[in-house]
Amino acid sequence: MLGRLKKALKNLVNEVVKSGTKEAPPEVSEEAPPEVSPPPKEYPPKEKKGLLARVKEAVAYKEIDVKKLEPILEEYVLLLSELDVAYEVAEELMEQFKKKLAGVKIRRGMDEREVVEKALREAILSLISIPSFDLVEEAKKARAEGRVLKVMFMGVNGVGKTTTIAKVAYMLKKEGLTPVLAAADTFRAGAVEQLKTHAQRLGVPIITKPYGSDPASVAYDAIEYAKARGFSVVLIDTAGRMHVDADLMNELRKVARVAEPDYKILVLDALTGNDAVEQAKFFDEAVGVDAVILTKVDADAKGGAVLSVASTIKKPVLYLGVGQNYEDLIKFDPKWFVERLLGEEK
Ligand SMILES: Nc1nc2c(ncn2[C@@H]2O[C@H](COP(=O)(O)OP(=O)(O)OP(=O)(O)O)[C@@H](O)[C@H]2O)c(=O)[nH]1
Ligand SMILES: [Mg+2]
Repeated sequence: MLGRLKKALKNLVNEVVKSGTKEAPPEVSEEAPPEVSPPPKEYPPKEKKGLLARVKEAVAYKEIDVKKLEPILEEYVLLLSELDVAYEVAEELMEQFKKKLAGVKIRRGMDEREVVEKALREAILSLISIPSFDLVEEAKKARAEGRVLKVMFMGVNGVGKTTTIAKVAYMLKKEGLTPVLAAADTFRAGAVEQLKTHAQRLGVPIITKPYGSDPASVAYDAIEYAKARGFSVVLIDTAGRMHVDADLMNELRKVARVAEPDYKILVLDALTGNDAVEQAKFFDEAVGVDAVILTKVDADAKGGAVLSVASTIKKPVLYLGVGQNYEDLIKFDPKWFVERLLGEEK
């Protein structure tokens, strides 16, 4: 999981540490009266310093030479884009990294790697921190207000919509919430049975209609069922569709119009790499996307898709799918993600 991206970022830190520092130029000037002050304890050092302190500082610090780093950063734009980081994201990341490194002073004895890593951490965070929400909290809030929380899942064929719905239902149930499934994929053979099997295993109700039925009516019935019986959440499964298929996109718009979901969640497959970003743009324009769940992250050795999706489409990534079992859904937290990328192997 994320293996190659982790490795690349580690190498980047190594290269920056190896070749990116220079001795800080001595800041000697005439006007300041000499004074003896203890070596700076604080980082960054205080503004006002005497002559001796400044000479001391020049000896005591190294600076990051951003100019020298430019070729390395350029090389990593290409390297990262080979790992499914969208080119513009890779460029932006290196730009942010450079900004965070510029002017940083490294005290002798200080761990250079830590300083560089911190800059990279902050650069990544600045790209992927997007205001998000918690589905469980939203469901609890809706329940407290006597509403049914309606969530529609959509995406291209085979990305993992149905599996993800089962995982979300499992999670909600564990939190004491009561989900109902709406089998609004009345299009693909076997889709209804697939969701039904999950519903039975999870012990949650499911609303189905024969194949070829209007998916919007399935969603509608599920919502009515939930309202009538006091269930708290409706999870609407929809048929996989290519964004270029105008009829199916119209159908999806109709489901959204009829069901009026609180959240339209786009499911994206990490293995599709850069295409995931394209899919997100299309679905957002055609139907509107409130949030994303990225699946198959467990099988994604490159790792760049998570970074790209989180930073390009400006929609929060709520969860990562990391396997085929019900528990294999991780809440996406930018800080956790950066820790996974740059932290020590656990
Ligand atoms: N490894 C892994 N496999 C996953 C994950 N999520 C889904 N899958 C697998 O991906 C395949 C497709 O999953 P579905 O849930 O049927 O996908 P879908 O989007 O509903 O597919 P359609 O309804 O045909 O469009 C199944 O074999 C799932 O087990 C994940 O996070 N990790
Ligand atoms: Mg499906």
